[in-house]
Amino acid sequence: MTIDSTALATLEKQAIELPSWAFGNSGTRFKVFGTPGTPRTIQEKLSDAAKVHELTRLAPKVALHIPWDKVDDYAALRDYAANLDVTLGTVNSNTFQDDIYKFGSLTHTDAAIRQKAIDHHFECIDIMSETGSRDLKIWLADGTNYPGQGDIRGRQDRLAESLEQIYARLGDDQRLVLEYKFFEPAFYHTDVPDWGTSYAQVSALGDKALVCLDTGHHAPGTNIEFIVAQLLRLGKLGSFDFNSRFYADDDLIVGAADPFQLFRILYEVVRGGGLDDDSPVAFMLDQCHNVEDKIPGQIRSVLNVQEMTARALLVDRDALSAAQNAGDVLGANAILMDAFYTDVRSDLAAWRESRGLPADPMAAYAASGYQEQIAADRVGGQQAGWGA
Ligand code: AOS
Ligand code: ZN
Ligand code: ZN
Repeated sequence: MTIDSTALATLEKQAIELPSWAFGNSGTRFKVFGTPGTPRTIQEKLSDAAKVHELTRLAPKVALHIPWDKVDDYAALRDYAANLDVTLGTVNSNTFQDDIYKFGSLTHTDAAIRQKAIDHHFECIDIMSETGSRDLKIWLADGTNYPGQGDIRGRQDRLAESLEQIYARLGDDQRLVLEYKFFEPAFYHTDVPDWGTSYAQVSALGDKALVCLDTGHHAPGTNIEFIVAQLLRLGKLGSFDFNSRFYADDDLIVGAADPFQLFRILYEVVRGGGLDDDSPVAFMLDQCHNVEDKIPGQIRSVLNVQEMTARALLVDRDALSAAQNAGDVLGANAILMDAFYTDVRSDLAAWRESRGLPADPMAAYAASGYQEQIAADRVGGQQAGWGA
């Protein structure tokens, strides 16, 4: 099987947004290891992200996190990014690191604290207008640790009211995506635990509110591609946070833990029109690199997404439907597996070269001297998050 020209045209348009925080140092609660060359500023994070894009042409946008990436002049930051040949993407809000949010933010029982959280989102929307960003991504750490600790129904009602105010503030071309997560940092219940809750909340808001699916935010064994298919069918899949996990919200390199799952997800994306020109789906990475170098970590991830997209595009959909309609269980399964087992790496390498890109972006990065340069130039790089 080879990748045909229609598939290549789709692949050529593929864009995967990088999270600014992936370039900072991160770790577990046991230790955050420093990595030489870690960015000290958002400008340095943009420069690292631009390197990923330069070598792959897959990552034209960088997502910001407020307040981690706060600056005085967002128009200047937008220009700075443009000079590096990238643009500023999704703005991620943060209502999880201030003491006042200990018992919740948009769901809090205290109206003054809810208002503070709403105001933070207003600030994010104002920033989006300056950066030219379309999407506001809301991930809430809100939840409880013990049965009875909170009124889970009341919290849901307050969340709806808070989201309504935030939604009303969006400009015509702006959107809100609500990310769900079934546990952590709260361990008994979270206020947006699953796609159904996110779907219910965003549906009550309107067309500019959609669901964000983080691939690491489901219970083990969850059929994520089914959720992808359902949300695409409902027109409510707004964005992906791609990463991979072995156990919990591991935030590992995309496709590292389970390439087959990534293939299955991307097949449903293809099947559901998620790569079409008018698709509402934004593709983003949400990763933390604890022990590996960050820039090649991001390169590996976007290449893995590209590779599994190419394999998903290889599925003979007509033959698959025929087999499905004929009740040919093993035939249908074989058609899907044939595409999954096709090694597209050399085809993709040749295609990259034909477009003036390195055949092997990982090797090109290693040979570029960029890592050595930033290690020498940057001293005292930041932890992902709190350093900005
Ligand atoms: C948290 O678990 C979510 O995945 C968020 O999307 C994201 O990682 C966070 O906003 C970055 O701190
Ligand atoms: Zn996420
Ligand atoms: Zn997460």
